[in-house]
Amino acid sequence: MHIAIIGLPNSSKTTVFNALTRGNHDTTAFSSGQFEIHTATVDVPDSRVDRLEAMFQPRKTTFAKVTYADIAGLAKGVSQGGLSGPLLNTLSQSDALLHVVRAFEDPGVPHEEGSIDAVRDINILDTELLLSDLIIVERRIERLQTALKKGGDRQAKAANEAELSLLLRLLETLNYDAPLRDMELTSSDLKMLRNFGLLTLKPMLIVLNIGDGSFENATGLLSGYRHRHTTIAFLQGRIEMELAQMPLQEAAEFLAAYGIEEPGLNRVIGLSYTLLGLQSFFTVGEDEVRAWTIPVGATAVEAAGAIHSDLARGFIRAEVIGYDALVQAGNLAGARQHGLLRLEGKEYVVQNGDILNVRFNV
Ligand SMILES: Nc1nc2c(ncn2[C@@H]2O[C@H](COP(=O)(O)OP(=O)(O)OP(=O)(O)O)[C@@H](O)[C@H]2O)c(=O)[nH]1
Ligand SMILES: [Mg+2]
Repeated sequence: MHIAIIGLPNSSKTTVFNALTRGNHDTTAFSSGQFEIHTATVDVPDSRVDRLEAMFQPRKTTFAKVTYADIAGLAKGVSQGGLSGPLLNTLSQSDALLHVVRAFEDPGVPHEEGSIDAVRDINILDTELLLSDLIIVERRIERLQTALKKGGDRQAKAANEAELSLLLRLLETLNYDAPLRDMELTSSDLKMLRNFGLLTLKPMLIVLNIGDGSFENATGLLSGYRHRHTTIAFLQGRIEMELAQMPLQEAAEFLAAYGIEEPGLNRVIGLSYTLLGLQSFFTVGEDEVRAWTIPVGATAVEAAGAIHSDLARGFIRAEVIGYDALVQAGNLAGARQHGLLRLEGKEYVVQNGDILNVRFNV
């Protein structure tokens, strides 16, 4: 899972990045305005994996991974003439965009617009993303129209016409000021658009940094912001960053003192999974306990393929037990004794937290 962190200059992107990755990159009260990208890959915290590790005492434990890219501020007007190649590349290669929005007051941290207004800020950046898409779509439409005028063979013509009619639908949406992720698109539409770098098509996680403010006061802030494939989260940015940088013991005391139930990074990662329609399954044993990421609805043979293509190719059956059932049984031997392990075929739809043992033959 690859998530790009975007936001206006000085909106606390790096602070949130540090909170999510336990990083310690510099955060400054004045935006440098330089284009640089930090990336970090971190384990997806999962208490189920901790529990399985305790149960199996494996030589190795591997968590699922998420990569965050902290991108320098996208200032108003950045998309004029199209986003720069490297920037567009980084953004379009990500599975989702995480938009950090400033909602904290702090006279020590100047705001370009002179005031704190989360809705206005979101609109500024949404407009830039939309303009970037608009340029791409318009250019492509022009190209297709020129190609169609030239003629060519029947098959190529039909393909171009199909693409053109899809792009005209996108154009209409963008002209309504709506992000492309609001559209009802089929998987073949999406396939056609995959390499275009369309940014408003990406799932969007909006993280509102409320500073030291209260969650109760913040929840109403974005009640009017409704789009598909969009999730809104609230984070106390600086507190979470400090928390993420502490040794574990100290962090636990800090959490208790502030009455925080769950660190923000766990919550944000959890929301990213939901937003992207992802879930985890596990493989266990003395060698390794490991979490794997698959789309919700994936079948046993697809899960096997996430581990290795050989396992999918030579798939015979999967031995399956749900996480809760295994914990209840205490261990695998106990589960087996009680007949809790099921044998499932290729088409079995894997459930979140399933423990899989794939039998295969190649
Ligand atoms: N009061 C307060 N200040 C914060 C909070 N989070 C971040 N800041 C401050 O906001 C300023 C900007 O934070 P950064 O994380 O550097 O912002 P950025 O979006 O990465 O900035 P650029 O990359 O330069 O565009 C810094 O001075 C931070 O200390 C917060 O929760 N409360
Ligand atoms: Mg920064």
